[in-house]
Amino acid sequence: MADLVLTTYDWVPDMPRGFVRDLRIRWALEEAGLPYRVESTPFRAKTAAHFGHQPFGQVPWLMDGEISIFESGAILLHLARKSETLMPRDPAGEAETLQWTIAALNSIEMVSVPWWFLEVTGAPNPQMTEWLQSRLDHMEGVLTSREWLAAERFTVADLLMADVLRVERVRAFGRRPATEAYVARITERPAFKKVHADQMAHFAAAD
Ligand SMILES: N[C@@H](CCC(=O)N[C@@H](CS)C(=O)NCC(=O)O)C(=O)O
Repeated sequence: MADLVLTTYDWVPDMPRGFVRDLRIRWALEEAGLPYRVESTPFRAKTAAHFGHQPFGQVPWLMDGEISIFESGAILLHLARKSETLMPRDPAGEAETLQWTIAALNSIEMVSVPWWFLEVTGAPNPQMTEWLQSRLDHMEGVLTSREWLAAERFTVADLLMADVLRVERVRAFGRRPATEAYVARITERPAFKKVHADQMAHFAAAD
């Protein structure tokens, strides 16, 4: 099998540590038992090579032999094609996994990230809050009636949805016990704990 090389920043400030999106890729690699290594790209002085791999100057990106792939969702689905642990092979289970993986990005994170940005930059917006609340309330309805999002077992869709929802600030308003239990359950997984510690250690090593 070709080498899998994940690239993240060499260092980031304290606030995003534990949340930089290389974590969701490390997590999938660990769940799938795929060997990989992590390399660094400068955070402060972004190189032309960085933009060659990630046109927005962001992280992460993954090298799979000669293949270079960016966008955490695309990387997760690339890995899901290598491992049945991440996505079942039956067409119905695969379709469910795909739809919930995209929902995590395009129905939840698409709202939660701008909401969070307005909050932390001191420009909270009530309409944005209402929009996020509505998405979270619908997720609460879904999670009340099921343990997993797809295929009645853990898939990459749960990994990504839990990674999006584990940002505490995003869940800090409204009472959504099923969502709380879901995030707690998925982030209890040993693979999550390992990669969280790995990411913290990676950035701490550069302090
Ligand atoms: N849609 C991208 C977003 C990547 C992203 O937001 N990366 C952050 C770290 S988690 C980053 O590089 N931020 C620095 C920047 O935007 O310049 C993905 O999911 O891979």
